[in-house]
Order: sequence, then structure tokens, then C-alpha cells
Amino acid sequence: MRIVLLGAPGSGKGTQGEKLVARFGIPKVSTGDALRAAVNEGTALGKRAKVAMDAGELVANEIVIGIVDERLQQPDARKGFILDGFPRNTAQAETLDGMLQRMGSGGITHALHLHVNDEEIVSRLLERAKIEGRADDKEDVIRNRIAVYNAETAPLIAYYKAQGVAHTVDGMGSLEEIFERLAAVLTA
Ligand code: B4P
Repeated sequence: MRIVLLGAPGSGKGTQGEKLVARFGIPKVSTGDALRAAVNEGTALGKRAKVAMDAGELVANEIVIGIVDERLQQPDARKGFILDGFPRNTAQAETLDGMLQRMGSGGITHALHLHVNDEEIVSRLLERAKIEGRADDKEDVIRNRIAVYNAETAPLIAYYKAQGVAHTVDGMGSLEEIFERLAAVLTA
């Protein structure tokens, strides 16, 4: 399985991605986690990424594409993978298709779209802000991240529909309920 998780910020991509790793035994690649690690390490790449992340904007395509390209070359990704937070725009999706073609693996098998309403997103992320204190979990930045999602990332649902691999799943409810909905799609 070569899975892409789509959804607004706070829709549960990272949370459900972890559970999918445990159930299906394939690695997860999170561009958000990789970028936060680079920011914490203070690398040149991290410094560039931080400006965009703190504003709730997308980080430059060449940075995230480099991260994913390197990770998908690792042997454990040959048996499949879960991409969490990538692609986030059409250019990234087209680059990913090209990468998979070059690697001789098939294309994306499932694009799982977690659907959650905006008010729930804001409330989840404000809750996370209290626990983790992430710089981009402030209300004005969250609203901008939602706007960027709607403009740049939401069109990917149609992109993957055209490939016949898109599935929208209700992302509201308990973690277990949502996980079972995703697992049902993957085992259908
Ligand atoms: P990400 O790290 O991908 O941030 P996210 O969208 O907020 O995460 P996610 O959706 O995984 O959070 P989750 O729901 O699991 O990106 C951060 C930034 O990095 C972006 O804004 C951008 O700047 C940059 N970036 C990343 N990838 C990029 C790319 N490809 N191109 C360009 N830039 C990129 O968790 C949210 C909270 O909700 C948690 O606290 C969780 O506990 C809670 N939650 C989850 N499910 C719940 C449920 N069912 N009920 C209640 N709470 C729930």
C-alpha cells in the first residue's frame, strides 16, 4: 500500500497515521515532523522552513520534495508507506508521481481524505497549543493554515479522484471510530 493522508491541519493525519503504522506495518513519512526536527536542530534548511511554518504558510516545494525523495529511497519504504502531510499542492503531487515512476513502484494506491469541520479544527489545535506549545497553533495562524489548505491542498482530492484512489472519510468522532473507518477502506 502506498498511502497519502489528506486533510486540513488538525484533521488527524499524524494521529491516525501512527495507528495505521501499528496496524499495517509500513513506515510513515511526516513532512511536518521532519521540518520541525530541522527547525529544532537549527539547520540552514530548518531556519528557512521556520519562517513559513510560523506564519502557517507552506514551506518551499524544493525543501519538502528533497525530504520525501530521500526517505522513499530507504529500503523499508519498498514494501509501502504512509505519507502524512505530503503532497500539499499539485506541484508536489505531480513530483511524487514522477518519483514513484522513476523508482519503478506503482502509483499511490489510496488517498485518504479526513474530513473535519473548521470549528473542530480550531478547537483541537488550540487544545494542542496548551499541551505542546507549537508556534503555529495560535488562532490567527490556524485560520491562515485552513485558508492555505483550502486553496492549495483541497484540490488534491480531485487530483486523486481522477486516479481512482481518493476516499473521503468522516474525521469526526473518537480516535478508534475514525481509525476503523480508515482501516475498512484499506482492507476493502
Ligand atoms: P503538519 O505537521 O502536517 O501539521 P498539521 O496539519 O497540523 O498536523 P496533523 O493534521 O497531522 O495534526 P493531527 O490532526 O494529528 O504541518 C505543519 C506545517 O509544516 C505546515 O503548516 C507547513 O508550514 C509545513 N509543511 C508540512 N508539510 C508540508 C508540505 N508538504 N509542503 C509545504 N509545507 C509543509 O493532530 C491535531 C490535534 O488534534 C492533536 O492534538 C490531536 O491529539 C488532536 N486530535 C486528532 N484526532 C482527534 C479526534 N478524533 N478528536 C479530538 N482530537 C483529535
